[in-house]
Amino acid sequence: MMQFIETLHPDFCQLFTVDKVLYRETTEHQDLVIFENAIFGRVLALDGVIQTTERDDHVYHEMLAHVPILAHGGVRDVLIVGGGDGGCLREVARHAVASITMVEIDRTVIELSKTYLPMLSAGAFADPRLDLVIADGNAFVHETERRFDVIIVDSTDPIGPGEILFSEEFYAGCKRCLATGGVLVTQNGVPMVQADEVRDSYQRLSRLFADTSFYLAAVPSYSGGAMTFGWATDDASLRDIDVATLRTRFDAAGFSGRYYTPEIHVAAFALPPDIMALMT
Ligand code: AG3
Repeated sequence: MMQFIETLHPDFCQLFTVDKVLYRETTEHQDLVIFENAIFGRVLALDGVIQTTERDDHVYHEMLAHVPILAHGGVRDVLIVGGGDGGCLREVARHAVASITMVEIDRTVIELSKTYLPMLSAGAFADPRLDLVIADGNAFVHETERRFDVIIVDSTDPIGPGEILFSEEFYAGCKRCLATGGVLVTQNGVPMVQADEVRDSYQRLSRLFADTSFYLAAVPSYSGGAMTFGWATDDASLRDIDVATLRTRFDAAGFSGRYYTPEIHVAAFALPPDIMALMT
């Protein structure tokens, strides 16, 4: 394989030159490949779709983790659904939370990421606060007795095993195991090329939560423009935390971001009219 052509969209694609294939396997759940590219470094793809790259994973994972945790301000228990590469876990683990539960359906993604993409998890799989559960995320949110202050859905796109993680049934399960005042955030696709995802998620989430919105970040390897992250909570004030408050919480957390800042946090919730038009 000298080139990787992403097969996510029928009418638009991105192409990566492949300097070296590090690993390729069809797991019980999906077709997995890890390769090296001159610009993006190590790249993980599942079922022909780029999942994460060494070069830009921090944009995505910092925004998935720090925005809900710092907006909440008193997080004890976090649930990550998906995220087998460990990048989201790495960012969550920077916070002084009491527990991190990660529910990933495909054990192979975790094992191969630890071996070939160790910079993604950066040791976080050994964190004593982690409870790693290999299970179906949808079943988990409907069955667990635990309650979470923040739920982060670090999913694939709504094709194959990831499809259920965009359903109203799954969102209702998340609501069920969210603590009072908790917040759910989701990977919600790139609206310029996946507009239906924003429309569908908005309809499904807003039937369940008092405050449903999106926030944005441009993740270069998720091509087509800015990505939307879904935001759903019954506490509308969490979307309005000011920069000074976020700065105090971020400073207290005691780490620096490579993408995240309190200013970017607040700015990320400013949505252009073409995205707001999908939220009906
Ligand atoms: N999240 C991968 C999101 C892929 C989205 N792709 C797209 N819409 N272009 C899971 C892997 C990162 N931890």
